[in-house]
Amino acid sequence: MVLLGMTLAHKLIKSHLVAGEMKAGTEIGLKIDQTLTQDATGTMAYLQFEAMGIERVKTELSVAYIDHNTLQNGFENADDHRFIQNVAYKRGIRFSRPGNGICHQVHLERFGKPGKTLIGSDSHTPTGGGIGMLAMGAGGLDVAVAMGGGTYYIPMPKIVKINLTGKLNAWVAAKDVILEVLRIMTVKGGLGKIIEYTGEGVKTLSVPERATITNMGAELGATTSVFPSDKITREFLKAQGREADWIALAADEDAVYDEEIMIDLSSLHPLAAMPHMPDKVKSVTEIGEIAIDQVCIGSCTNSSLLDMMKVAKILGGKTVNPRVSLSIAPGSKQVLNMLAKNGALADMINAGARILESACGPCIGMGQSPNSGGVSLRTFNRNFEGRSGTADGQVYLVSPEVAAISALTGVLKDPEKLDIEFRFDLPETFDVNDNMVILPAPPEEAAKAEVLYGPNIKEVPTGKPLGDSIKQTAILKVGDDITTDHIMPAGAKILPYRSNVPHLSQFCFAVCDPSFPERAKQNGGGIIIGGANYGQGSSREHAALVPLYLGIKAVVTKSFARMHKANLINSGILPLTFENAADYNDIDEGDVLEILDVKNAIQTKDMVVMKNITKNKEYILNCAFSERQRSFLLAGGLLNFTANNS
Ligand code: MIC
Ligand code: SF4
Repeated sequence: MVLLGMTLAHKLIKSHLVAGEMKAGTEIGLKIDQTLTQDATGTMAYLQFEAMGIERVKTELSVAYIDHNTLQNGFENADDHRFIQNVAYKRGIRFSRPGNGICHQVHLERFGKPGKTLIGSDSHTPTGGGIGMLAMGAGGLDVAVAMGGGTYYIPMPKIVKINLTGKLNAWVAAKDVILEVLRIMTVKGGLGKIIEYTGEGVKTLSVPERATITNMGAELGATTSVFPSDKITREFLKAQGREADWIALAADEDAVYDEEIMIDLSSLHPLAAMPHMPDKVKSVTEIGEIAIDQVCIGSCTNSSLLDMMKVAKILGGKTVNPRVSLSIAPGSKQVLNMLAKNGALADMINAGARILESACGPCIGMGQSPNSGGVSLRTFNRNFEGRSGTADGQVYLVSPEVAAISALTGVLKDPEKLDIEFRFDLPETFDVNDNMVILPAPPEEAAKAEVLYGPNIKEVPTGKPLGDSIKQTAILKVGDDITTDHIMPAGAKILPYRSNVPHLSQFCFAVCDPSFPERAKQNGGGIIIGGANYGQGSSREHAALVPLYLGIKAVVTKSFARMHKANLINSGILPLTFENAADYNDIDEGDVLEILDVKNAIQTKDMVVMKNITKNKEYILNCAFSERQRSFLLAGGLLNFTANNS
């Protein structure tokens, strides 16, 4: 028998496989070594963890970061932070204080280890793939289960090889590589896949550059992305004082992949994703020198020391264009501190940049919303409609190089023509100081430690066991690529209510149809009809918990994004897909729909019939779930299932 070589992704999966077979599309269970949470999803995850009654986390390492809800214009966020800090201290979790930086940047610098599995209650957790981790985004409840030592389930992905050749030209960036991948694959292209980078070109990319690429693999809808762990990874970890964490990892020479894409790095030019989707990619020269109003530099995609040094080099000795507001948020305390010490921060400040704290900030609409109709260039990963906080804001996603030169000129500018020499080698030692990470209490002390809940923390909604049939109105019909930012928007005004689902529910689908929450309440719930890739984007389980609270029983679409589908199942909402996609066109908002004999179908079948009573038609819907998923759906969600079985 000829044994075929293995991909790196297969090796990482195989070494953590605890359930299922590595057959694409079937459900597999993985042992999880590390978890991370951030504050916007963390409160809910820790409420769920507390409800499980587990004394102490069972992972090798769990870290709670505070980086999203850092604007404190009321008691809510500060209360949530205190709650998370208390739980972390009591339950064996490290706590990264506000100011220490964005979870993915800090985790890469200080905690990630090649060869380990990581799940995080944030969709950009795949950033860890930049150092050879199998790192995935997940709903808060799945992270809570993993913290308790439970298995994490995903559909076994197909593995895509992206073969990189050549070397990037000056002022062309890692951001342009991932924008090129998005141009080729689109925001649906990564669904059910792991993207594995190989080839000679890999050796020309530093760890921060690799991490930019794996970070934004989330926008492909991919399960995760991964780079080999090589000499460059070792040097990065050594400079972080963590050489002992390094192991060598790579695919076998003769590894077999499901798909292959070639990218010649030397052929790339600066790119931009145009409003309002990360895959609406064109070259900067093609878009032309459009006037801009704002530039924001930072986010978990582009806030490393390397990115910041390039920006400082471009800004040094110049002044930001009078029409432009430039803000910069270095990704971590380590980065900010090093910029302060080497003088680069002074170059930014002198040029007129508005320096923001090391946090998500404008990326999640926490301030810096552009002016009405304003054009904003951002080094971030998402430009979904309304996400910036300005409904008609026009957000373009670009590299730090494009952002910085454009901030000076006031128009979208191609940096390739820059007449500046730039070379920055990553330092041999980073400024390591983990004084903003609080260690958990030793077990004897933990028992006595108190957990304080603020008044904004309300109960987690739970579903009801599935009835025999569902008769409900098609309460909302939406198109393709609906994001979780459409379903459950974020931003400074709404995010403080992440632990208060009743309040949050007023904003559900506000971007598509502000009357949705009221109509859902009046109707006693309903069924949502969606197009392809429904629920793409974030891991936020609020996009399932809030519809659950509003009485939504089923979501029927052409296809679902992975994390949102898992969150719906965990909440006990049925995610069903049309067997015949054209049936989508048949249904109008307001039609009365009946899913017949649904309990029996979920228990025993792969198909169920939905009757359109208004139009007197029938549609076949797909309900092929794993045994585990069927149990959750029948019980009305994972929490009910666990309560019934404990
Ligand atoms: C995002 O970038 O959309 C977020 C905010 O980081 C989310 C998590 C959340 O909604 O809290 C994500 O990417 O998962
Ligand atoms: Fe934070 Fe933006 Fe990254 Fe989400 S995408 S983790 S909001 S920086």
